[in-house]
Amino acid sequence: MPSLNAATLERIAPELRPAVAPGELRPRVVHFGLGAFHRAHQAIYTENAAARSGQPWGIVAVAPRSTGTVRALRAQDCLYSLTERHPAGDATRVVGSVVEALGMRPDAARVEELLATPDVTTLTLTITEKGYHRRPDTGRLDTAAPEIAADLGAARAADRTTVVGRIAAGLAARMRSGGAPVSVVSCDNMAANGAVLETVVRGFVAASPWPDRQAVLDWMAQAVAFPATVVDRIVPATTGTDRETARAALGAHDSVPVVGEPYRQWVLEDSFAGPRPPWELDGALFVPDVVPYQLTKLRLLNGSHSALAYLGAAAGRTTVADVLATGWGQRLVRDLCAEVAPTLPAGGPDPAAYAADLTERFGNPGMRHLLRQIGSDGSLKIPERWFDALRSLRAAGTGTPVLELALAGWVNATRPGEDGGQFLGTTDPAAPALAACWREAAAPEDTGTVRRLLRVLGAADLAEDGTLVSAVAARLPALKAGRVEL
Ligand code: CS2
Repeated sequence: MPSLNAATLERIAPELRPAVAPGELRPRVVHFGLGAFHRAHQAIYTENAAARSGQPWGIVAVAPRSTGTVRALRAQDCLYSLTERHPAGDATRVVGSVVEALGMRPDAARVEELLATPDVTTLTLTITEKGYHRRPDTGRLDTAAPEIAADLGAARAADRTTVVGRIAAGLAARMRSGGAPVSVVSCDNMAANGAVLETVVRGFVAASPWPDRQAVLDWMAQAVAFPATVVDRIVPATTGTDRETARAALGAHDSVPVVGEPYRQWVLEDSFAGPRPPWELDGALFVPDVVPYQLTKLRLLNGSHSALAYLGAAAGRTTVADVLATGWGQRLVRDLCAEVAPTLPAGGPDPAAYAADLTERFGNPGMRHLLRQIGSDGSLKIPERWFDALRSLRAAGTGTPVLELALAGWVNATRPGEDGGQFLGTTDPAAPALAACWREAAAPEDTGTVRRLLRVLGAADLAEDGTLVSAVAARLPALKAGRVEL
């Protein structure tokens, strides 16, 4: 069977080919984070925007770390397929909006050149919460984090390993070579993601040894925009079965296919600094204020995803759809959404209708979304998803039984496992600090452990909330025994 590439594309059925001729696109968007989510989300919007406008918006996708996907994409002339898993069956097609794939360090000179090019007006990022290197207590750049400290001292672009450092240095070089305006768009699941990104990039410049750092900061204030965005599409990690599906549909071997649910959404703050792809032509929504959409998505979708992950894994389930098929999965989603809904600002989607859609999306039997994948990096995810809702409900004197159960699920999942990892197979950059919280545990329902864990997450206020801590601790013995009592 041939491999998918520019030469074999013409043998693929016309309706499965990209909406644009890849050769007609130019590198105008640089994206950091070459994971499946980008390839199933922003790459699709960009391809359709280019096709519908006739404008040549092509993406240069940069992998911050591993170069495996870069090599595989290059071998396929940057073509790959997307399979949408509809409950009624699959729909596969080839995506053609990625025009170049680069490794951030091995291809540092090319990345540097692109970041300074006036034709590149839009940078996008999917680097996950941990890519921002924020201090858990202040939310600002952690200049003492080893990778950031090393990047601050790096002499050459090729030595930089963090995307924050890479973008800060790229923006400085852009200013020095003419300073064309540019927009830098965080597509990660964090409240106020635009402001978060701006804070860490400015923090990097301010802490740098560059003699012109103040000039860079002044230029950034007027020429660089950091719009907030809300991205949404469920995209599980690709499996061998997914590769088989792609091969059968295309009649060609694709080593880097992606699969996703049919649903997708993109809401962007309408404050860009220069030309950008007309993503609205593919349904993206440009609004003055994304906050109502952002908090609804983070607290309802991502919030219930994390709850399903920890409670489902405790009950011995493997995927989100497995949990939805239990007696309590749907109820958990609906109850969590109902509990959190009063904390959402007006102007977003209707929470009850949103919750009903979620149970349908999560229950899609074609999707194998692993609980382990969602539960990983919990120390960075759950503060975004649960804590502000928890704080405002408790401040208002409202009960929070579902969030307490969810939090107990996370606490349970941080137990050190026998193999040195986490108890339920999740991974987390804070795993050693979390495991240390269990060392002094007096009993399985020890409140001291709950307090220590919350402090690791920078949530000293919640650790001081005795009623909350006791309610969470009281849930632990049942969860440890695999029982979810909703
Ligand atoms: C998930 C998200 O892995 C996770 O933590 O909650 O990736 C989720 O699937 C997306 O945000 C959906 O848009």
